[in-house]
Amino acid sequence: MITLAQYLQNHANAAVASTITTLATASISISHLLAKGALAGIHGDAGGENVQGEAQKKLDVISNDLLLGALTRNPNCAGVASEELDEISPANQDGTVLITFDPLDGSSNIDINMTVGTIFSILPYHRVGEIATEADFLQSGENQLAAGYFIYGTSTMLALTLGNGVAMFSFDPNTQTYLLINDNVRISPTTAEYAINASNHRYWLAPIKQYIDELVAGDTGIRNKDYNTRWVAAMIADVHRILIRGGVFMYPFDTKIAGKAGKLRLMYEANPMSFVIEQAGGASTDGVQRIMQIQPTHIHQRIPVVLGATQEVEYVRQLHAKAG
Ligand code: AFP
Repeated sequence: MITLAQYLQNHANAAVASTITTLATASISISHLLAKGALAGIHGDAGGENVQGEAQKKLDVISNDLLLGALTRNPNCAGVASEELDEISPANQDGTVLITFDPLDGSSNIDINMTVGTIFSILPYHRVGEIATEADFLQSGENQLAAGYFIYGTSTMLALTLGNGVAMFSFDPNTQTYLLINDNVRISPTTAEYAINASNHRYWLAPIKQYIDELVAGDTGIRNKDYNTRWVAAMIADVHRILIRGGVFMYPFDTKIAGKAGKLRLMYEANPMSFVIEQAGGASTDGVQRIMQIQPTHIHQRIPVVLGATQEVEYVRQLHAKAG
Protein backbone atom coordinates (compact mmCIF):
# COMPACT_ATOMS: atom_id res chain seq x y z
CA MET A 1 0.00 0.00 0.00
CA ILE A 2 1.06 3.59 -0.60
CA THR A 3 2.06 5.52 2.52
CA LEU A 4 1.34 9.22 3.04
CA ALA A 5 5.08 9.88 2.75
CA GLN A 6 5.22 8.16 -0.67
CA TYR A 7 2.08 9.96 -1.84
CA LEU A 8 3.49 13.35 -0.82
CA GLN A 9 6.80 12.62 -2.51
CA ASN A 10 4.96 12.12 -5.80
CA HIS A 11 2.32 14.85 -5.53
CA ALA A 12 3.46 17.78 -3.37
CA ASN A 13 6.33 20.25 -3.38
CA ALA A 14 8.86 19.95 -0.55
CA ALA A 15 7.41 22.70 1.68
CA VAL A 16 3.83 21.42 1.44
CA ALA A 17 4.94 17.80 1.90
CA SER A 18 6.95 18.70 4.99
CA THR A 19 4.05 20.72 6.46
CA ILE A 20 1.57 17.89 5.94
CA THR A 21 4.04 15.45 7.49
CA THR A 22 4.26 17.71 10.57
CA LEU A 23 0.46 17.93 10.75
CA ALA A 24 0.17 14.14 10.39
CA THR A 25 2.66 13.52 13.22
CA ALA A 26 0.72 15.85 15.51
CA SER A 27 -2.56 14.18 14.51
CA ILE A 28 -1.17 10.80 15.60
CA SER A 29 -0.43 12.24 19.07
CA ILE A 30 -3.96 13.69 19.26
CA SER A 31 -5.42 10.37 18.13
CA HIS A 32 -3.49 8.52 20.87
CA LEU A 33 -4.79 10.93 23.52
CA LEU A 34 -8.35 10.49 22.27
CA ALA A 35 -7.98 6.71 22.35
CA LYS A 36 -6.96 6.89 26.05
CA GLY A 37 -9.90 9.25 26.68
CA ALA A 38 -10.76 9.83 30.34
CA LEU A 39 -7.65 7.85 31.34
CA ALA A 40 -5.46 10.53 29.75
CA GLY A 41 -7.28 13.25 31.72
CA ILE A 42 -8.39 14.98 28.53
CA HIS A 43 -12.11 15.21 29.26
CA GLY A 44 -13.82 18.30 30.62
CA ASP A 45 -13.36 22.04 30.30
CA ALA A 46 -10.00 23.79 30.36
CA GLY A 47 -11.61 26.68 32.24
CA GLY A 48 -11.12 29.41 29.63
CA GLU A 49 -12.83 30.77 26.53
CA ASN A 50 -11.39 31.06 23.03
CA VAL A 51 -11.55 34.19 20.88
CA GLN A 52 -14.97 33.03 19.63
CA GLY A 53 -16.31 33.21 23.20
CA GLU A 54 -16.68 29.42 23.33
CA ALA A 55 -15.69 27.35 26.37
CA GLN A 56 -12.41 25.56 25.66
CA LYS A 57 -12.16 21.85 26.31
CA LYS A 58 -8.92 20.47 27.71
CA LEU A 59 -8.24 18.69 24.45
CA ASP A 60 -8.87 21.90 22.44
CA VAL A 61 -5.97 23.45 24.32
CA ILE A 62 -3.71 20.36 24.19
CA SER A 63 -4.31 19.86 20.44
CA ASN A 64 -3.75 23.53 19.74
CA ASP A 65 -0.44 23.51 21.65
CA LEU A 66 0.71 20.32 19.92
CA LEU A 67 0.01 21.66 16.43
CA LEU A 68 1.31 25.13 17.14
CA GLY A 69 4.56 23.84 18.64
CA ALA A 70 5.19 21.36 15.83
CA LEU A 71 4.35 23.74 12.99
CA THR A 72 6.33 26.71 14.29
CA ARG A 73 9.39 24.44 14.57
CA ASN A 74 9.03 23.49 10.89
CA PRO A 75 11.35 25.79 8.87
CA ASN A 76 8.87 25.89 5.96
CA CYS A 77 6.20 27.49 8.12
CA ALA A 78 6.12 31.31 8.05
CA GLY A 79 3.13 31.60 10.37
CA VAL A 80 0.16 29.87 11.95
CA ALA A 81 -3.42 30.98 12.67
CA SER A 82 -5.55 28.86 14.97
CA GLU A 83 -9.25 29.02 15.71
CA GLU A 84 -8.30 28.90 19.38
CA LEU A 85 -5.91 31.87 19.42
CA ASP A 86 -6.75 35.59 19.23
CA GLU A 87 -3.66 36.48 17.23
CA ILE A 88 -1.67 34.79 14.49
CA SER A 89 1.66 33.26 15.48
CA PRO A 90 4.54 34.31 13.22
CA ALA A 91 7.07 31.51 12.77
CA ASN A 92 10.09 31.33 10.44
CA GLN A 93 10.48 34.35 8.20
CA ASP A 94 12.21 32.26 5.54
CA GLY A 95 9.24 29.89 5.42
CA THR A 96 7.09 29.76 2.29
CA VAL A 97 3.74 28.60 3.66
CA LEU A 98 1.12 29.77 6.16
CA ILE A 99 -1.10 27.30 7.99
CA THR A 100 -4.57 27.83 9.46
CA PHE A 101 -6.21 25.14 11.57
CA ASP A 102 -9.10 24.20 13.79
CA PRO A 103 -7.22 21.93 16.21
CA LEU A 104 -10.29 20.04 17.40
CA ASP A 105 -13.48 20.54 15.44
CA GLY A 106 -16.62 19.31 17.21
CA SER A 107 -15.03 19.55 20.63
CA SER A 108 -18.39 19.22 22.39
CA ASN A 109 -18.22 15.60 21.18
CA ILE A 110 -15.04 14.74 23.14
CA ASP A 111 -16.69 14.03 26.48
CA ILE A 112 -19.37 11.83 24.88
CA ASN A 113 -16.84 9.68 22.98
CA MET A 114 -18.00 10.81 19.55
CA THR A 115 -16.18 11.83 16.40
CA VAL A 116 -13.96 14.94 16.33
CA GLY A 117 -11.17 16.05 14.03
CA THR A 118 -8.45 18.51 13.01
CA ILE A 119 -9.04 20.73 9.95
CA PHE A 120 -6.15 22.48 8.17
CA SER A 121 -5.44 24.78 5.26
CA ILE A 122 -2.05 25.66 3.72
CA LEU A 123 -1.62 29.03 1.99
CA PRO A 124 1.37 30.49 0.16
CA TYR A 125 3.49 33.06 1.98
CA HIS A 126 4.27 36.03 -0.26
CA ARG A 127 6.71 38.05 1.85
CA VAL A 128 9.48 35.52 2.42
CA GLY A 129 12.25 37.08 4.52
CA GLU A 130 9.85 39.24 6.55
CA ILE A 131 7.82 38.47 9.67
CA ALA A 132 4.28 37.31 8.88
CA THR A 133 1.32 39.42 10.01
CA GLU A 134 -2.44 38.81 10.04
CA ALA A 135 -2.77 40.57 6.67
CA ASP A 136 -0.67 37.82 5.05
CA PHE A 137 -3.34 35.27 5.99
CA LEU A 138 -6.24 37.18 4.45
CA GLN A 139 -6.19 35.30 1.15
CA SER A 140 -9.23 33.83 -0.56
CA GLY A 141 -9.71 30.06 -0.46
CA GLU A 142 -8.73 29.87 -4.13
CA ASN A 143 -5.13 30.47 -3.02
CA GLN A 144 -4.98 27.32 -0.89
CA LEU A 145 -2.08 25.01 -1.79
CA ALA A 146 -3.52 22.13 0.20
CA ALA A 147 -6.29 21.46 2.70
CA GLY A 148 -7.87 18.59 4.51
CA TYR A 149 -8.76 17.05 7.81
CA PHE A 150 -7.76 14.30 10.21
CA ILE A 151 -10.88 12.62 11.55
CA TYR A 152 -10.71 10.76 14.86
CA GLY A 153 -13.64 8.35 14.62
CA THR A 154 -13.86 4.60 15.00
CA SER A 155 -10.60 4.78 13.09
CA THR A 156 -8.35 7.75 12.33
CA MET A 157 -8.37 8.97 8.74
CA LEU A 158 -6.99 11.78 6.62
CA ALA A 159 -8.77 13.42 3.68
CA LEU A 160 -6.34 15.53 1.67
CA THR A 161 -6.45 17.73 -1.38
CA LEU A 162 -3.42 19.24 -3.08
CA GLY A 163 -5.67 20.81 -5.72
CA ASN A 164 -5.81 17.77 -7.92
CA GLY A 165 -8.64 15.63 -6.51
CA VAL A 166 -9.09 14.24 -3.01
CA ALA A 167 -7.14 11.34 -1.51
CA MET A 168 -8.28 9.42 1.56
CA PHE A 169 -5.85 7.74 3.96
CA SER A 170 -6.45 5.45 6.92
CA PHE A 171 -4.14 5.40 9.94
CA ASP A 172 -2.58 1.99 10.53
CA PRO A 173 -1.93 1.55 14.29
CA ASN A 174 0.53 -1.30 13.59
CA THR A 175 2.93 0.74 11.46
CA GLN A 176 1.86 4.15 12.86
CA THR A 177 1.52 5.45 9.30
CA TYR A 178 -1.27 6.79 7.11
CA LEU A 179 -2.00 4.45 4.17
CA LEU A 180 -3.79 5.48 0.97
CA ILE A 181 -7.21 3.83 0.60
CA ASN A 182 -8.78 5.96 -2.16
CA ASP A 183 -6.88 8.30 -4.48
CA ASN A 184 -9.96 9.78 -6.17
CA VAL A 185 -12.85 10.46 -3.81
CA ARG A 186 -15.98 11.63 -5.68
CA ILE A 187 -19.30 13.09 -4.48
CA SER A 188 -22.55 12.35 -6.32
CA PRO A 189 -24.28 15.50 -7.69
CA THR A 190 -27.59 14.24 -6.26
CA THR A 191 -28.56 13.06 -2.80
CA ALA A 192 -31.43 12.21 -0.48
CA GLU A 193 -29.56 13.08 2.71
CA TYR A 194 -29.09 16.48 4.38
CA ALA A 195 -27.42 17.81 7.51
CA ILE A 196 -28.59 20.91 9.41
CA ASN A 197 -29.27 21.86 13.03
CA ALA A 198 -33.06 22.06 12.64
CA SER A 199 -33.52 23.57 16.11
CA ASN A 200 -32.47 26.88 14.53
CA HIS A 201 -35.43 26.80 12.07
CA ARG A 202 -37.09 29.91 13.49
CA TYR A 203 -33.85 31.92 13.09
CA TRP A 204 -33.23 31.06 9.43
CA LEU A 205 -33.91 33.37 6.50
CA ALA A 206 -36.81 32.56 4.13
CA PRO A 207 -34.84 30.64 1.42
CA ILE A 208 -33.38 28.11 3.89
CA LYS A 209 -36.74 27.75 5.67
CA GLN A 210 -38.37 27.04 2.32
CA TYR A 211 -35.63 24.57 1.29
CA ILE A 212 -35.79 22.56 4.51
CA ASP A 213 -39.61 22.60 4.53
CA GLU A 214 -39.53 21.15 1.00
CA LEU A 215 -37.11 18.39 2.07
CA VAL A 216 -39.18 17.57 5.15
CA ALA A 217 -42.33 17.33 2.98
CA GLY A 218 -40.54 14.52 1.12
CA ASP A 219 -42.55 12.70 -1.53
CA THR A 220 -45.70 14.64 -0.60
CA GLY A 221 -44.06 17.95 -1.57
CA ILE A 222 -42.51 19.75 -4.54
CA ARG A 223 -39.28 17.68 -4.40
CA ASN A 224 -41.33 14.49 -4.77
CA LYS A 225 -38.72 12.42 -2.95
CA ASP A 226 -38.06 11.35 0.65
CA TYR A 227 -35.01 12.87 2.35
CA ASN A 228 -33.16 11.70 5.45
CA THR A 229 -31.49 13.91 8.12
CA ARG A 230 -28.10 13.33 9.75
CA TRP A 231 -26.37 15.74 12.17
CA VAL A 232 -23.24 14.89 14.16
CA ALA A 233 -22.62 18.45 15.52
CA ALA A 234 -19.07 18.20 14.18
CA MET A 235 -18.70 19.61 10.67
CA ILE A 236 -15.78 17.27 10.14
CA ALA A 237 -17.97 14.19 10.59
CA ASP A 238 -20.80 15.55 8.47
CA VAL A 239 -18.37 16.46 5.67
CA HIS A 240 -16.68 13.07 5.95
CA ARG A 241 -20.05 11.32 5.56
CA ILE A 242 -20.71 13.42 2.44
CA LEU A 243 -17.34 12.37 0.96
CA ILE A 244 -18.16 8.72 1.64
CA ARG A 245 -21.84 8.50 0.65
CA GLY A 246 -22.96 11.94 -0.53
CA GLY A 247 -25.29 14.55 0.93
CA VAL A 248 -25.63 18.26 1.58
CA PHE A 249 -24.47 20.08 4.73
CA MET A 250 -25.68 23.50 5.88
CA TYR A 251 -24.87 25.93 8.64
CA PRO A 252 -26.80 28.88 7.23
CA PHE A 253 -27.07 32.51 8.23
CA ASP A 254 -29.36 32.85 11.23
CA THR A 255 -30.71 35.74 13.28
CA LYS A 256 -30.04 34.12 16.67
CA ILE A 257 -27.19 36.50 17.42
CA ALA A 258 -27.47 39.89 15.75
CA GLY A 259 -24.71 40.45 13.24
CA LYS A 260 -23.58 36.83 13.29
CA ALA A 261 -23.13 35.64 9.73
CA GLY A 262 -23.39 31.94 10.56
CA LYS A 263 -21.47 29.85 13.06
CA LEU A 264 -18.60 28.46 11.04
CA ARG A 265 -15.23 30.08 10.57
CA LEU A 266 -14.15 30.99 7.02
CA MET A 267 -10.43 30.38 7.43
CA TYR A 268 -10.42 27.32 9.72
CA GLU A 269 -13.52 25.42 8.58
CA ALA A 270 -15.30 26.78 5.52
CA ASN A 271 -12.34 27.36 3.18
CA PRO A 272 -10.50 24.07 3.78
CA MET A 273 -13.73 22.04 3.64
CA SER A 274 -14.84 23.90 0.49
CA PHE A 275 -11.53 23.04 -1.18
CA VAL A 276 -11.94 19.36 -0.28
CA ILE A 277 -15.60 19.25 -1.35
CA GLU A 278 -14.98 21.03 -4.68
CA GLN A 279 -12.00 18.81 -5.46
CA ALA A 280 -14.26 15.79 -4.92
CA GLY A 281 -16.76 17.17 -7.47
CA GLY A 282 -19.12 18.88 -5.00
CA ALA A 283 -19.97 22.56 -4.54
CA SER A 284 -19.71 25.01 -1.65
CA THR A 285 -21.37 28.42 -1.21
CA ASP A 286 -22.50 30.78 1.52
CA GLY A 287 -25.97 30.29 0.03
CA VAL A 288 -25.27 32.76 -2.79
CA GLN A 289 -21.57 33.02 -3.56
CA ARG A 290 -18.81 30.43 -3.97
CA ILE A 291 -17.02 30.42 -0.60
CA MET A 292 -13.51 30.03 -2.06
CA GLN A 293 -13.89 33.37 -3.89
CA ILE A 294 -14.66 35.36 -0.77
CA GLN A 295 -11.96 37.80 0.29
CA PRO A 296 -11.48 37.41 4.07
CA THR A 297 -11.48 40.60 6.12
CA HIS A 298 -10.55 39.02 9.45
CA ILE A 299 -8.89 35.74 10.46
CA HIS A 300 -11.79 34.82 12.74
CA GLN A 301 -14.52 35.79 10.26
CA ARG A 302 -17.67 33.64 10.32
CA ILE A 303 -19.66 32.63 7.27
CA PRO A 304 -22.83 30.74 6.31
CA VAL A 305 -22.07 27.40 4.61
CA VAL A 306 -24.00 25.23 2.15
CA LEU A 307 -21.87 22.42 0.70
CA GLY A 308 -22.00 18.97 -0.85
CA ALA A 309 -24.05 17.56 -3.75
CA THR A 310 -23.90 20.11 -6.60
CA GLN A 311 -27.60 19.89 -7.55
CA GLU A 312 -28.75 20.64 -4.01
CA VAL A 313 -26.23 23.47 -3.48
CA GLU A 314 -27.35 25.01 -6.79
CA TYR A 315 -31.03 24.63 -5.83
CA VAL A 316 -30.35 26.53 -2.57
CA ARG A 317 -28.50 29.24 -4.52
CA GLN A 318 -31.52 29.64 -6.82
CA LEU A 319 -33.87 29.98 -3.83
CA HIS A 320 -31.65 32.78 -2.49
CA ALA A 321 -31.52 34.43 -5.93
CA LYS A 322 -35.33 34.34 -6.24
CA ALA A 323 -35.67 35.86 -2.76
CA GLY A 324 -33.37 38.70 -3.89
P1 AFP B 1 -17.32 23.02 18.43
O1 AFP B 1 -15.99 22.60 17.86
O2 AFP B 1 -17.21 24.27 19.24
O3 AFP B 1 -18.01 21.91 19.14
O4 AFP B 1 -18.26 23.46 17.21
C1 AFP B 1 -18.41 22.61 16.13
C2 AFP B 1 -19.04 23.35 15.01
O5 AFP B 1 -18.37 24.54 14.75
C3 AFP B 1 -19.15 22.52 13.73
O6 AFP B 1 -18.17 21.57 13.62
C4 AFP B 1 -20.54 21.93 13.79
O7 AFP B 1 -21.09 21.67 12.53
C5 AFP B 1 -21.31 22.97 14.53
O8 AFP B 1 -20.38 23.67 15.36
C6 AFP B 1 -22.38 22.39 15.40
O9 AFP B 1 -23.18 23.40 15.87
P2 AFP B 1 -24.49 23.17 16.75
O10 AFP B 1 -24.04 23.32 18.16
O11 AFP B 1 -25.44 24.24 16.31
O12 AFP B 1 -25.03 21.80 16.49
